[in-house]
Amino acid sequence: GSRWGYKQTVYGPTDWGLAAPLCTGQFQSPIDIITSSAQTNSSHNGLALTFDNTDGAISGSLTNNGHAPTVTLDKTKGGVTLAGGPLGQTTFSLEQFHFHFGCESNVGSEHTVDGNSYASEMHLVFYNTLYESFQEAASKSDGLSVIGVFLQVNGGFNEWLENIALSLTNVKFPSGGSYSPGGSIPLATLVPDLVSKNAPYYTYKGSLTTPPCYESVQWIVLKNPISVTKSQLEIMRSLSATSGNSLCNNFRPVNALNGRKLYKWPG
Ligand code: BO1
Ligand code: ZN
Repeated sequence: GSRWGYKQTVYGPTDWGLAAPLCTGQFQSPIDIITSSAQTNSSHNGLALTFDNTDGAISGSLTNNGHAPTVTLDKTKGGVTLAGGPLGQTTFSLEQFHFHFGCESNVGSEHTVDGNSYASEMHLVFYNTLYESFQEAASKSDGLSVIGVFLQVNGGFNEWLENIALSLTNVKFPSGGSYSPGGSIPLATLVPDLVSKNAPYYTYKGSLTTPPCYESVQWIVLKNPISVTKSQLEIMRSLSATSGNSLCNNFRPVNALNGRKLYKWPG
């Protein structure tokens, strides 16, 4: 059901398994990325993203689903595909991106790095084009790949994050309604490492970080954070969750690696 959340007053993370049994699995996400234990894999390469629009822009609709502010791509206005990295020749198509963030800036990311949190983490959710849709792919072991991008405060002003942040005031309350941000979002400018062939990343096999917690995700977590301002985070924090509380601290605690291999690129 949809009655899960991040606070223990609803079905909090430790109770997700009651409603979604897969959430108690052994290969769950997020994890703490212990950088000293990351190995190199000689078959991995740099990420290869391709944008249908030459300027790297996308269009989509913005929704507040009660768990995270989400931009769902309008593929008729240009898609984004992901291959390379740990994925080799298999191509994945961007479905949506969304944000996890803290009520305070010392927490918010889902993945942590050597025990340290970032203020926010953006997830770019791709599905394997061997399947017909995200929904078809979501439960398959090779179905999904998500790129995680950390957001840190005090690095500078990101104009395109501002564009998204200002649009968020139109989806303050969770509902089926959506809002189309004016113009297109230059994703390649928002996250420059998406168009770099040399972007360093960590990668491992894990899960959706929310119910139903399918263990179907090749996680690719970019090492380099992008910048967010405190006021942009405050706009995110002014969103309401399904519970009526602020939609902040919408991150799942880290899970054990349980023998999985964590890789880094480059070596
Ligand atoms: S995440 O990137 O691991 N945080 C993530 C988590 C969940 C989804 C996408 C990315 N999507 C979910 C939908 C659910 C749906 C499920 C399986 O996928 O939010 O409504 O049931 O299709
Ligand atoms: Zn997410």
